[in-house]
Amino acid sequence: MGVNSVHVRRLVVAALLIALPALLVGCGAVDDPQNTFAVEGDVARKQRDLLLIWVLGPAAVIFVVMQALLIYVVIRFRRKKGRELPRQVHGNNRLEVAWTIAPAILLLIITVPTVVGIIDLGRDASDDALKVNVTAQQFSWVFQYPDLVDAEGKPLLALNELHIPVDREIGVTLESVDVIHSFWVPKLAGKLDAVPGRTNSMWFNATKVGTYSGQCAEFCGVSPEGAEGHWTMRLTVVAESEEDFEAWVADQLEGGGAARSRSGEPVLVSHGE
Ligand SMILES: [Cu+2]
Repeated sequence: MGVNSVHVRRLVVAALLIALPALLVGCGAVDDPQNTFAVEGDVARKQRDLLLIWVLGPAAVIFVVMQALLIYVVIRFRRKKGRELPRQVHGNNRLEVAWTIAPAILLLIITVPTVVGIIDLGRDASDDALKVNVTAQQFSWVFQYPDLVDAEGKPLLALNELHIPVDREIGVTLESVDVIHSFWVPKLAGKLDAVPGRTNSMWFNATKVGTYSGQCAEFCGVSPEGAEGHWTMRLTVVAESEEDFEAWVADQLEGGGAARSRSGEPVLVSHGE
């Protein structure tokens, strides 16, 4: 069976059907609260750039070039009455070596920014970072600021809403009291797992004042009544100016804070005891 114009037309339609939704998803909705392409923090920016500039970008160029070549060849050498078979290049050593070495070189090039990125994102938080101990549990987040204490020396606690000063590095330690969860604020940073019995650490910052939506990114179950579950394990990061942050801290430490009275004193739930 030869390739005729019906096949060519089907091929083009199939390519469009695949490409169009991808284009629509890629271009739309930059305002989405959890859009990893509309970043407002250095960690998320580095992760996005690594993906977009070093991987997706070259891959898109290669995809377009290869598809163009494929379509050209399919049309140019399609079977026609009286036409001989085109020259066969199967087993051409030079070509085989070339298309083995070229991707290997490409992978080697991508390795450099990837390793640099892994080292940078995996480093310890700097000494002047604001420390926050995050405890994940079914199905909420408890944020403890070990260096911000009240008159009795008790550290500031917050539930599901993490306030941070903008443009300041945040040093996070991450623990879980029950199952594996994952800390993810798409526009700022993530993901890092909270694993029972382990303390993981990460750093991140927000480079713009704003409220950022995040959530648990590791399926962690359903409550017995089914009212709560992985899908309700959301969090909010409020990045504010240094003055606003200090005012919030003072308000919280005095005990009459809006956030505290709204959510109540955060309680760590202990399971299975
Ligand atoms: Cu979870």
